[in-house]
Amino acid sequence: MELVAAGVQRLAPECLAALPLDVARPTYDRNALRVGIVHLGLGAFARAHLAAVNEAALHAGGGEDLAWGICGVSLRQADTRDALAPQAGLYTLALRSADATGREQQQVTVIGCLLEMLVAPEDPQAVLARIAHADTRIVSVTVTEKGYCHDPASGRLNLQHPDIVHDLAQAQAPRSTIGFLVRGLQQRRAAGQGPITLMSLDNLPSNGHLLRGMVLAFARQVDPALATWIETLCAFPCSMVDRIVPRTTDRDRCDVARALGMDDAWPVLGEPYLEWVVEDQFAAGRPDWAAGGARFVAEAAPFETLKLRTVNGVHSALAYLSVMAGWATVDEAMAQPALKAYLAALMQDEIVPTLPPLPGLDLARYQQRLLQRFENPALKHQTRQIAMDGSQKLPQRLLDTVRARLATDSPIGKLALAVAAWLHFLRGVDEAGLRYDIQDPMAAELAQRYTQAELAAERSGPGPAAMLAWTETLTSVAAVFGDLGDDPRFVRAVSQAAHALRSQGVSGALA
Ligand code: CS2
Repeated sequence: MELVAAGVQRLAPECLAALPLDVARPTYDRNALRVGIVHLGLGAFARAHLAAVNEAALHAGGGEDLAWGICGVSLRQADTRDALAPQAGLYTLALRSADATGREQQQVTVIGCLLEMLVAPEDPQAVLARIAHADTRIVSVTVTEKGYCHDPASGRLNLQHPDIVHDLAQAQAPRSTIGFLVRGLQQRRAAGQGPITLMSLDNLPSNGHLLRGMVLAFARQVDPALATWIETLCAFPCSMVDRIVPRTTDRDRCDVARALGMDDAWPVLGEPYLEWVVEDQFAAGRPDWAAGGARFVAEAAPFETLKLRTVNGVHSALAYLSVMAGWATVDEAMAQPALKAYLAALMQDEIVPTLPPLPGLDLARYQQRLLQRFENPALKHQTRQIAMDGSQKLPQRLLDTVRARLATDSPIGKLALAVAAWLHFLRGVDEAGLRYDIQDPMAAELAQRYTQAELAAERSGPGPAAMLAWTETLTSVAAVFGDLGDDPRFVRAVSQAAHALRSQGVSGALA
């Protein structure tokens, strides 16, 4: 696909001065900026979140501290590098919203702090060398839930994962995030460089502790002395990150080209809302991200729980119900009164009571604002995008909440509908008969289990017993459900919700 039109000026450092006045752009000395951060997982989210905050911090500091440029690493594809290399790493961030009358607005910024781009499979050594480089002080990570090669229910490193098996055998050319981190730190230590910070920005509970656990488990297999060095000297702050960043479409490229008066092969777009709560534990310094909108705290866990259970839990519930019902985007889904009422009640009645105390937070306002964020008509966030990788997302988004409710014997009917919606979604056909792919690292296993569940239901005859057998078969996938598959309260509630979904459809079940 041709990403830019022939003959149109391409975004480039020498054209920054020609941008329209309402487009923000780097005003610091970009030529003097050095790489201090290596970021693994150069997707849209990191470009719209970490890089945006880093860019704002560079400006707020008046361009004084030029040690924090970013080297972005793609772990699989070359597409981002191919799009941005001709632009010397410059790209556009368009923040989109709508005013009270529904008219769309966008605020456009050209980001300059992405200095270098590497494609790991092309040159794994270059990635390791960057992690080991004297100037590198932070390695940040957004590789999505599945990128940690862990068992989602237990949180342990999966030593049988093919990429982990490969990376343990192969010191020079890793494939996995964990392999790159540990092999990079190994080179760093061997070169006599100091310890650094490894910072996860993924939607996982205690993401810093999780990353630390994976890195140490791998490092112990490689060299116990290296593991001790990492454990005692490197830092792994936890963080809560929040900004909705839909996948960029060709229409977005055209809109951005119109705003810039030049082409950008891969702009990113997001909502104006941004939250970044991060633990102030850094082994070798950090940028002044507070000046760019980040909040430093001693402990991020309560904020992570808040965000994962509300924003992501409600998002996933919305996504599975909407894919089945044929509502393609989040704003379209939010325009269905019964769905919106269900999501509000799910949050208020069954999620909020499980949250840890967060002094000063107005929870009523937070919930209202979240629903408004989902209603943003300018984002066109695809429900199918959110529906991806359910096996990796459900445990922290919905199942931990279920556990907390069951621990106090509280009702879980609304959470059960969200879980049942995922199981129902696994059939791969929506209510209009349209087929879709299940994109999930466990897709093959889930498909097999789904077939077994259908057989179990058939064998149990008509009525509620059939759905109970169906639900039992699916919730016994231990990597996702852990101990919950053995809890009759959970299995019964999910089977009732699944029965409603299958017999009455999404609208009937919501009513
Ligand atoms: C979404 C998240 O795709 C998904 O699973 O729930 O990416 C969500 O948009 C962000 O976490 C919001 O901060």
